[in-house]
Parts: sequence; C-alpha cells; structure tokens
Amino acid sequence: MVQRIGVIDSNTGGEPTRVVISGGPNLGSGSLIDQRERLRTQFDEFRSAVVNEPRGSDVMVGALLLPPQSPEAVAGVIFFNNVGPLGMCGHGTIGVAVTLRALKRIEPGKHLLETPVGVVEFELLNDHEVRFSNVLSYRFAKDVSVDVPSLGSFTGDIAWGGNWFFLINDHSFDLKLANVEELTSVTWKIRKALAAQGICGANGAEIDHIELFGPPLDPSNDSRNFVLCPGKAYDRSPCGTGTSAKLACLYEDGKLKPGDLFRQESIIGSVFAGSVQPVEGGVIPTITGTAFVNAESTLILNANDPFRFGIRP
Ligand code: PYC
Repeated sequence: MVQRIGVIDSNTGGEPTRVVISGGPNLGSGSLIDQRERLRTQFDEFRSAVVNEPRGSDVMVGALLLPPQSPEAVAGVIFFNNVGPLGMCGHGTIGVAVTLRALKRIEPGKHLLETPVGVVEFELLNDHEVRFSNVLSYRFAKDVSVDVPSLGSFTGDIAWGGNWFFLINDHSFDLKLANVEELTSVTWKIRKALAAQGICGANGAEIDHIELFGPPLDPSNDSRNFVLCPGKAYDRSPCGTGTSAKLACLYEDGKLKPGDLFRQESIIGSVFAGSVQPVEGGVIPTITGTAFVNAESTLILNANDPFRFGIRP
C-alpha cells in the first residue's frame, strides 16, 4: 500500500537538490545513458513523485544515486527535474557532494562522479564547499539570430556545458529578482522561437536552457545571469552547466585565459567561481560553489493517494 523513498535535500546557492538515497527504481544494467532512458520511459512516475508538487516544486532537481560503473568513482548519478532527466547538473553535483559528506560516505578530497554525459571530478574542500571539473564544454555556434514573436530579434551563442544553452549578452532586460516573471516570459518565448526555427545544438539536440547576462550587482563579481531551465523554472544558482557554457564562450573569444577566475552571480546573488583548462575541442571548466543540507526525509507514496506520483501534465 505504501512505497517509501529516502531523500536528503540541500541547496546550492539557493537552488535545491533532492538526493534519493533509498527506495529508487532498479534501472537495470548498461550505461548511464541507457539507464537514464529507462528512467524516462519506464519510471516517470517515480521522477514526478520525487520532484513535483505536492512534495516538490518546479524548481526542485532530483539526483538518483546509482552504483558506479567504475570502482574508481564514488557513485553514478542521474539528475532530473520537473519535466524529465538532465544531462549534467552543476549545482546538483555540489549538492550530491555535500550530501555524501553528510552521510559520511566521503572524506574531504577528490572524487569521481559518473553522469550520463561523462565523468566529473569533484573536490570536497570542506563540509560545504565543493570544486568540480565539468565535462568538456564548448561553443557550438557564435552570433546566432533568432526572431521572437512580439519581442524582435536576439543574437546569442549556442554552447554545451553538460546541457545545451543559448547565451544572450545583448538585450535590454534588467536582471533583478523583482523581474523574474518578465525574464521567465521572455526567455520562454526565446526557447520556443529557437525550436520553431529549427535552431539546435549538435545532432539536432534541443536547446532547453536560455541564459541572459548582465552586469553584476556586486562589483567583486564579473557577471550576473538569469537561467531558464527546461521546465520553465529559473535557476536560483548561477547554474553550473550554464556557467561552464559561458566560460567556454569567453575562452573562445579570448576574454578568459587559463587560470583566470570568473565570478558568475545568479539572479538571487549567489556566486560560482570558475576557470578553464583548454583541451582538444573546448575547455574543461572548474567551478567552485557552496551547498548546505537542509532536510532529510522519507517520501510516502500511498496507493490511495491520487497525487502520490506528483502533479504532472
Ligand atoms: O547547475 O547545471 C546546473 C543546473 C542545471 C539545471 C539547474 N541547475
């Protein structure tokens, strides 16, 4: 009658991560890409139960811990949000690291985490601070124009940072928390226009994250962003994969040298500090951020509860 799922919640710069530590589905064997596909096609009720209302919210990102494929890795992980699985998740990686530490499963130091889009190395600097080196990140296309109904034309770069991003520097919007409704509406229209006009990432991949940049409010930072995530929530953190995409573009433009530190401020003022290491085909971004565990609970799915699998379209 009742299914129980053990979770630990944390926030990374204000953006939540809910790590599933028990009661998750058996996704079978095979690569993490195969397992992610099984999560998408066979266990969508589980995904929705964990992150969607009434237990979660549109902004919640889930992280399903899995046995690693390589004994050198501390875990495998599949991240997911209110609409489906993700590729990588930067704030989620920091949340997973801090959660593993709270569970006493890891010590400070370097660890490997397997994700569907590649292996990520993270260093637990202390109980709350984590530095991770992301998957290969690169700019796919520069100065791409998109016509957005009722808004006009926008020019941006398409880049990969573990998810696909459209990055816009040139716009007239004020990146203030008070304006998130307008920013959400604008970026949602941009996302729809990109899809309608067939503007995609590599191999026709949908660009499902839109990122606006502007001047930081805190002068000790380099930039401020607003990031629209695939399910229409905005990222409260500076977005690890979005910051990676930005770093890749800055490097390509000659505006960031290896070893330079770039401080990306989020729409709520939280900060990730990043740098790049150039490699064949792009850069490996390294990003430092902070997370705190803020809940440890058991989700209860009662067979009589019509909303046990969350509210989903
Ligand atoms: O930090 O990479 C990130 C992320 C992706 C979606 C939400 N956060």
